Amino acid sequence: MKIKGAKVLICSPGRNFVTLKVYTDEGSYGLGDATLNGRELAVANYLTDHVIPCLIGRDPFQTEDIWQYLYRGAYWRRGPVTMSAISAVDVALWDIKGKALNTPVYNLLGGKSRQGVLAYCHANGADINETVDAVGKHIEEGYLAVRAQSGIPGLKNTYGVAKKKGSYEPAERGLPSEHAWSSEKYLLHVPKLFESLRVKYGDDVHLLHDAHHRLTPIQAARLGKELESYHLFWLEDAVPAELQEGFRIVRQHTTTPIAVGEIFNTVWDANILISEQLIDYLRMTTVHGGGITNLKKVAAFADMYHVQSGCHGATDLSPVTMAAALHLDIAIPNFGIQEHMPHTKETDDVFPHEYFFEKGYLQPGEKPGLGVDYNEKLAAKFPYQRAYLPVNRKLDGTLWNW
Ligand code: EZ4
Ligand code: CO
Repeated sequence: MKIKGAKVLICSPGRNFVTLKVYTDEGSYGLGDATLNGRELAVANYLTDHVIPCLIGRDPFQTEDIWQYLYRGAYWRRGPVTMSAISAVDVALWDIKGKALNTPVYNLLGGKSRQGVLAYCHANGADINETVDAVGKHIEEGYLAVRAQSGIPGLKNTYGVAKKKGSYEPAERGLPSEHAWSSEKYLLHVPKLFESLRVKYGDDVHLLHDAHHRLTPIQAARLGKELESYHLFWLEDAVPAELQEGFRIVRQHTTTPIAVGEIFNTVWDANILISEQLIDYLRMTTVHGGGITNLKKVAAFADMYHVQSGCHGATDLSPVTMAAALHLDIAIPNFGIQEHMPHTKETDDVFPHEYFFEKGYLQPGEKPGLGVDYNEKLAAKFPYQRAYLPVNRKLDGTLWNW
C-alpha cells in the first residue's frame, strides 16, 4: 500500500477545525486532526507546503519511520505548529492501518485494558450558585467526574465561564478580547466554591478544577493546600510549566493531585515533571502531542513514575482527536481520566463518529480504524473564520498568562 495523496480540510461549524485526509493507492483514506486553536492556518500551510509532498509514495503502515522522518528529518524539532502537523499525519496513518487490518485502532495499541474511559465534563457558572446547579445537571446526565469553574466576584469575565448562558466555547471570533485578572480575588473564591459543592453533592463525585496557568508556584501551593479537604481529583494547570522545576514548590506543600500539559508537544516538556514525580496526571493528547505514536511512548515513560494520563478534550480538539484519545485511553495501563466537552451538533454532523458517552464513560466504538468520518459537502457550508483565545491582564494592565 502507498500514500497516493493528502489534502487539508478547513471548516468552522461553530469553531475552526483543520483536518488532514490521507489517501492510499488502494482507495482507502485516514483522518488526522491538525487544529491549533487561534493559529489554525499556520499548521494548514505547514502541512500543504512542507509535509504532504514528502508523504507521496510512502508506505502508510510505517507509522514509526514516517514519524521519525517528519520529526528528526526536518532538522527543526518540537513546537506546537510542527507537532500538530506531525500528529495529523500520524493519526491519519493509524486510521488507515486500522481500516486495512479491519480492526479498531485500540487493538493495534494492545487491546482493551478496561471496560470504558472515565470522562469528566465541564460545569461553569457566573457565581457559586450557578456553578453548583451546573454540576448537579451534569451528575444527572450520568457524569461521575465534573470540572467546576465559577465567575470571580469583582472580575468581569473569567476564562472557562460562558459570557452568555448556553454552551461555552473558549475561542471567540474576531480579534482577541482581553480579560482582567486578579489572583488575589481568585484565590479567596475557589475554596468557597468547592466547599459548597461538597456540602451539596457529598464525597462520591469526582471534582476537578482548572486554573488555566494563572498562578505562581507559591500561589498554586496555597490553593492546593486550601482545597485539600475537598479532595479534588486534580488541580489543573495551576502554574505554567516552561519552568518544570517550579512544580517542586507546589509539590512540597500540597497533597492535592496535580495535572498539567495540555499545551505540551513532546516528552521534553515534561521529563522533569514526570521523573521527579511532580505531577499526577499528564494532559497531553494526540493532536498537540505528536500523535498516537508519540503519546504511547510518553505514556509508557509516565507509567514508570506513577503518572497517569488525563488527555485534553476541549472543543478545539476535533472529533478525530477525541476518537484517537479514546482508542489510546482504553488501551494504555496508566489511563487516568479523559476530558469530555461535547461538540456542537454542527460539528458532530461534519464529523460523524462511532464514539459515545454512556453512564460516566466514553467508548471508542468498534468500527475499524478510528471510527470517525468527515462530511466534506456539509463542511463546505462552514468556512474558516478568524478566532482567538482571550488575552489575560492583571488589573493594572500587566499581561498575565505567563
Ligand atoms: O484552554 O482548549 O482544559 N481545557 C482547557 C481548554 C483550553 C483550550 C485552549 O485551546 O483548558 O479550555
Ligand atoms: Co485546561
